[in-house]
Amino acid sequence: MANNEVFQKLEKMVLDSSLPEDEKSKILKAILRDKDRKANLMITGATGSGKSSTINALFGTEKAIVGTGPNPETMHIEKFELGNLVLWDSPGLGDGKEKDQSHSKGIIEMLHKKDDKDPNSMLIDAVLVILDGASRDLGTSYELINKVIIPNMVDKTRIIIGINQADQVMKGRYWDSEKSQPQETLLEQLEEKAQSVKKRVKEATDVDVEPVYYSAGFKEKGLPQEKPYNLSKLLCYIIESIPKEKRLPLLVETNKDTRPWESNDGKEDYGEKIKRNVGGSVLSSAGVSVASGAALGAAVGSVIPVVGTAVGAVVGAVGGAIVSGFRRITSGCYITTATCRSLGRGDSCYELNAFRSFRDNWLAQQPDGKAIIEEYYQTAPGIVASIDAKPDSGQIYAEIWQKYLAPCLDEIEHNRFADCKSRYMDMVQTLQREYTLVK
Ligand SMILES: Nc1nc2c(ncn2[C@@H]2O[C@H](COP(=O)(O)OP(=O)(O)OP(=O)(O)O)[C@@H](O)[C@H]2O)c(=O)[nH]1
Ligand SMILES: [Mg+2]
Repeated sequence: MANNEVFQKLEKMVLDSSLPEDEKSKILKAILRDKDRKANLMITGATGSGKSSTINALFGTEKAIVGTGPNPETMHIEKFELGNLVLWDSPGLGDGKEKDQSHSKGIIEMLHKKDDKDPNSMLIDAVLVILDGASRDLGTSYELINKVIIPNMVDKTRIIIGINQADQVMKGRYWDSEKSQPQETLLEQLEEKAQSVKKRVKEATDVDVEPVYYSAGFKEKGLPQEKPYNLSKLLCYIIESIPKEKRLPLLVETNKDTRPWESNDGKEDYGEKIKRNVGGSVLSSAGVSVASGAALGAAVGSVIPVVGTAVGAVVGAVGGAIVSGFRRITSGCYITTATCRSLGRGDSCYELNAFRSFRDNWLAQQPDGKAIIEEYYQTAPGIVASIDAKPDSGQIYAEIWQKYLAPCLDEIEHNRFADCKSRYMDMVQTLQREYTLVK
């Protein structure tokens, strides 16, 4: 399921919900706003600690390497762009003095970078430091956390420490590989390890961290990744560490398989917690009462596997049921422009351009195309003016979008231009009847 489809499904569920109309449109606006935000996550840790494996487990594997860091210092930092999520995979310490120096410099530089779009905030939203739980010597990791990362973070709550390879902490003993879970003895070891990391960080920096032990899952070439452990707990901590408005965009990029999210320590229902957290963040930015949280939570839960996957339980496959093509369509015309604007989109959004291109490159070439366009320019401005004058215009536009424009865009994207044309004409006629003709 493409991520834009996840957004579409979310919006549809909000629209179909029993929420009051004004709340629906506020929520839709907030979702639209969030859809354009980018979350930047830095992932660092010693060679072989499991950075790549963790990225694959959290976000799925069909991801492309887009490039490396922008400056000589950050050249060794790999940048992955996954839709709304930007991952910075940065080597940690322990590769020799010279490399350590250059890696530290690179990380520090990234931590001081400002967000291009918003000079008041930092580029990196959170840093995930991965420790190899099986390693006896975590000295270089403490150096990295206590001397390089924490001192250079503006907001020191935005660090997450993951203790990976939980299965290997006792050399594979006391690990139930069937269930992908530690047995009692190993669990005690893991707890102890987490406490000791917490203590070492507190002593050196006075910062409180809650390290998460987990397993990204061993991967042999050509075979699927072993089932991870505590991955949804790790994600929960990541979500809580990033700014509210970036939580939904990050969540949408998570692994669409249910399997990686199934095995957890059971201390909390992390899927539920993430759902409430992200749902609540969207609502608070929408300025909507918390009472609507349940409806939005249900919507989020039904399209994003991690949150639909309660501890040990799998929610059925969602993929097939998903309506295709989230992109809000629009026709590059009055009605679409007005709808786009009302839903909080700019005037030059993707959807408008898609519709403009449909009009100019396909519709105009049809035998009756020019006449239709001509007539449209006669009627559309009146329709828009009369909708704009209504007190519930926001709701009307949301309905127009849902009923006509979104399906139209889907048709354009699937080259079903003729279908789009008849739907569009139907829309214009209906709206004209409804809003401009004297009854
Ligand atoms: N048993 C076990 N092995 C793991 C786990 N996570 C990663 N590994 C293995 O550890 C090795 C290193 O993992 P990577 O994900 O490549 O580590 P990395 O941090 O990206 O390494 P570099 O990119 O070389 O710095 C691989 O063979 C992984 O399969 C885990 O949770 N359990
Ligand atoms: Mg790697």
